[in-house]
Amino acid sequence: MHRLRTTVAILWPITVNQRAQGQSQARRFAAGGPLSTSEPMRNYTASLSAEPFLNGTSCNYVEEMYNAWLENPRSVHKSWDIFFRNANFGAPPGAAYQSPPPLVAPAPGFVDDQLMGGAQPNLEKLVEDHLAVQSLIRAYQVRGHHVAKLDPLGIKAGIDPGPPPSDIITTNDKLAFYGLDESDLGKVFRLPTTTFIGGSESALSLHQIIHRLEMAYCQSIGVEFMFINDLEQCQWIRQKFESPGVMQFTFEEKRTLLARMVRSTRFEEFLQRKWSSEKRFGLEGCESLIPALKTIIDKSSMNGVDSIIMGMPHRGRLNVLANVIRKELDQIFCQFDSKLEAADEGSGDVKYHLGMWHRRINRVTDRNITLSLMANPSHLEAVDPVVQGKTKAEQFYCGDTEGKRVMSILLHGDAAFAGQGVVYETFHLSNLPSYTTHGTIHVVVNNQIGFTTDPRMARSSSYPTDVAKVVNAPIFHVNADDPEAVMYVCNVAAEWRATFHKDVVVDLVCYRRNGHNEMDEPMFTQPLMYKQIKQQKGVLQKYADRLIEEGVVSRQEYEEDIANYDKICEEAHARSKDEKILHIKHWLDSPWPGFFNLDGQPKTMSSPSTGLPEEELRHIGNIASSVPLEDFTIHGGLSRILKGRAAMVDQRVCDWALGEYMAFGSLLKEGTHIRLSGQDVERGTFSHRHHVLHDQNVDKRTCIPMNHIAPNQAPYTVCNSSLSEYGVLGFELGFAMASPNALVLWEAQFGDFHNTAQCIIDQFISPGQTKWVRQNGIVLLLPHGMEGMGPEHSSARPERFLQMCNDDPDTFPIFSAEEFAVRQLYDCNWIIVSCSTPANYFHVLRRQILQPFRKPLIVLTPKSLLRHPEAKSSYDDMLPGTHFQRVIPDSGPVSEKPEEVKRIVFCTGKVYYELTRERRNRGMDYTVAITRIEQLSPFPFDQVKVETDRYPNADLVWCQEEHKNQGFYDYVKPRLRTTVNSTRPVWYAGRGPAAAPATGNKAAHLVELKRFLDTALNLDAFTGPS
Ligand SMILES: Cc1ncc(C[n+]2csc(CCOP(=O)(O)OP(=O)(O)O)c2C)c(N)n1
Ligand SMILES: [Mg+2]
Repeated sequence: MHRLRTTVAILWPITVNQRAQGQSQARRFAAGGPLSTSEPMRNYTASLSAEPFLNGTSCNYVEEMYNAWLENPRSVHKSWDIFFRNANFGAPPGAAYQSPPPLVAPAPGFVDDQLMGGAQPNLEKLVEDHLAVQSLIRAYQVRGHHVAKLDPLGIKAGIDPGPPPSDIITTNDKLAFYGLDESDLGKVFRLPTTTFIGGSESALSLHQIIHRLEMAYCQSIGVEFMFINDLEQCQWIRQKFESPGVMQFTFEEKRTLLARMVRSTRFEEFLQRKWSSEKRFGLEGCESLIPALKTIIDKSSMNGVDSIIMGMPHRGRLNVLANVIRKELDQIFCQFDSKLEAADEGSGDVKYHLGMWHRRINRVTDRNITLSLMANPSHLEAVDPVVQGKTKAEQFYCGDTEGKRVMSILLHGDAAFAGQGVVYETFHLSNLPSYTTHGTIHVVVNNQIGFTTDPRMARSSSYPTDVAKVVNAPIFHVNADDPEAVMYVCNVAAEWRATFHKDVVVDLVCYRRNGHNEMDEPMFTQPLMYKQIKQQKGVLQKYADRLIEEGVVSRQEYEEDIANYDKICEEAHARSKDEKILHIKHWLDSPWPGFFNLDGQPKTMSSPSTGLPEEELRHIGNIASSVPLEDFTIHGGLSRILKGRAAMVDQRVCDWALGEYMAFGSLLKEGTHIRLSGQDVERGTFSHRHHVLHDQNVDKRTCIPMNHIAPNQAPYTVCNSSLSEYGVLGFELGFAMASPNALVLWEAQFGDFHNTAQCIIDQFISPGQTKWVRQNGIVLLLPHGMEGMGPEHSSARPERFLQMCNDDPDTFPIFSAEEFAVRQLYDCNWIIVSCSTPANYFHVLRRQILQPFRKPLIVLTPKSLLRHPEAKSSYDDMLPGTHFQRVIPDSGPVSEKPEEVKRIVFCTGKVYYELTRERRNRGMDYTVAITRIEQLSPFPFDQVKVETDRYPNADLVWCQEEHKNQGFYDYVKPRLRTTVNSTRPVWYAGRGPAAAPATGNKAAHLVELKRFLDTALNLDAFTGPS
């Protein structure tokens, strides 16, 4: 109704000024300017009933007509011309309309006023027809992809198998859907501003309109974009695909494309000839992937990108390494030789998982470009967030705040892209301020099969790419057997990314010539598809024939090209036979220049003290308890918290949050970037941290005091994440990979939530170094502790982390006393700590950066201890010369007469405070020593031995609050035994075995606690073999 009134208003006499405005609106987009959806010409006084054809559905169209008429009165139908003239001359409503001459079909593409004289027209039919044409154009834009010729096999196994939509004119009878018929094909219609099919023409015959829409939307490219909310973006895409003649390439471009197809195809053929029985997950059936990626890289390089980080699965990976990243061929070929000896530490990985980093000149742009392909595990799509994190880090370190220099490309298989939830989690990071990489180009190798499973059994969506719609990413489906169409969409995708800095998807619809791998028989499960595939001519051959026919290359040139590349492969193969040693380090995807010495070893094997001078502690404490911005009002409750912190500074003590502040603040001051990410980390799940202050009077005004520590400090990033663990932990792992000089921490809301990120932990964090010789210093903060909160929220499942530690339970390491700690750390796959004091937490965070190598650190963090009056540390424990304490010995009365001590209770974490309280209550301070093992892994054999030696007459008890089959017991027990050489039994005090981590009943929780404390401190509790 509103639009109708507007239109009628427009039809009233207008000023010259208004006329200019109307014209400029219509043409603004073409000039590249921003679009405005509303125009200021408004007059609500007109009578609507006076012009009956101005009904609610037609006013859109009338506006179009009017704007066109303003520009060129001859471009609209005579009847409209008369109508607008009359309206302009001030004809009152109802009088502007005059019956026009009858409509006789003019020649296609040609408006002939002369032919319009004579009989009475049916204006309503005219408006309806024009509206119908508008809907028809829109139908192609929305659903044209359904009839595009996307499937090289023509069997549509993997793409929307339904019948063509009824509003797409696949046969002339479908015109009836719009109230049109064949006789209308010659009529000329004014084109709306929402299409570019006219090129420089503003009106076309229906016949031409349909033809051009078919060319734009129903050939080898299917564009899905009409779900995008942004009009400017939709217009941009329409212009790219609808403008006549956009898909034309020069001979040179075609020859380059052919050369790339030759490399891609002959590489696989070479591998097949040489190693016919080796798994390589070849690219056959999707050879255009290589020119696709190269086109994206060329175009992005042209647009200023100088670093591209890629993640991809198994399919075609070797080909990408060889022909996109340009890894030396002999280095790839020698991977097929199993007799090679590994030169580096670690157990390595299969060849189609390894990563790679390479800087070279891009031949097309003559600019330097760095390409890295991230190593990845078998777990499909797991690498996606890791790539994004690494990309974000590289952007961050080079000040690329808009993603103009560094970008990521993610490759996917069709089945995995649709099936794996982490894809969705990764998409949801794409627009978040602290996680965006400013647009990723996704390329799907859509071979219409996943191992042996058909798409109809593997997903519920029409396309494997539907997940991308959640972020309004355009999706370009393309028949991979049409290399020029592939090249075109890849160019558009790269331009899209450079223009809008948003994600985009290229769906290469292809097939898989062989089975899942080269050994696999696909006819068992897809007999008809594979009968078709066997008949399918290879894409290289098809394209070469086409170019030869077009006269772009001669057959001889083409054959020479093939012979040349084959020769390159043969020569590299000959060279590869000279390789005796396999250097896994040559496959490093993230080098850390300057961090190690030249042979890749740490520059030193000593760890400096992690303590700080008192003034520094005081200074950071003051920042932590203040608001560094003027006129900034914080919440009253927070004022009280900050006052409490100030009081601690006066008393020279820290609680947990202040200890963390001291560690972060000092590292920032020393130039180490810190990034803390996770759900609600800014305030802290337990409302203890408050790293971001919020002005109570100004919406979204915030202050991060940690960024006010010192003038030249490193930046501090603290960011609440999306509600994802898999995606976000993967992202932070990737961020930590980019540089050793940053402390990157991911905090779980509660420790147990890490299990939804298990794949990142199992596949990357625990074994990353041994598989890919790549260190990583990521820190996981996992709130852990049995507080009677029920089965969830209680356990960070330390048993799982401990089970994956690589230290030997049965061997006491032989290291010198001075180097014991650091050597153990160097050898381990990760470090697991459960700190009981803020000072120790402070030290372990600082050690993470000050030690000369990087290892993942898992910290079981407390909940009730955050506010426990005894869980405070004095500055004295944080001063220069102090260190992280792997073991905290009992410093109470037991040390006075150690030989009289009857029992050592070893424990870790918050149960220490429960044990000491119970010991005090029982008056056993002289008979029972309570020793805290703060670093569980690598196990501090040396320091534990000091304790067991100190109390020669004591029995040994491991006490934990967790259930017996969980927690630390299984890990600690054999190591305690090894420490005492099995001369003393190791007893257990804790909860019994259970399926759940904790009871849901608070009373039961307390009974259990009482029971196991009783066992731990009852000197008669244990007899017989342990
Ligand atoms: C998370 C995960 N689940 C299962 C597998 C086993 N697997 C390996 S390849 C594959 C099929 C993948 O199909 P698709 O994504 O279409 O890639 P294609 O092999 O067809 O290129 C499966 C199920 C895996 N590697 N990762
Ligand atoms: Mg597949």
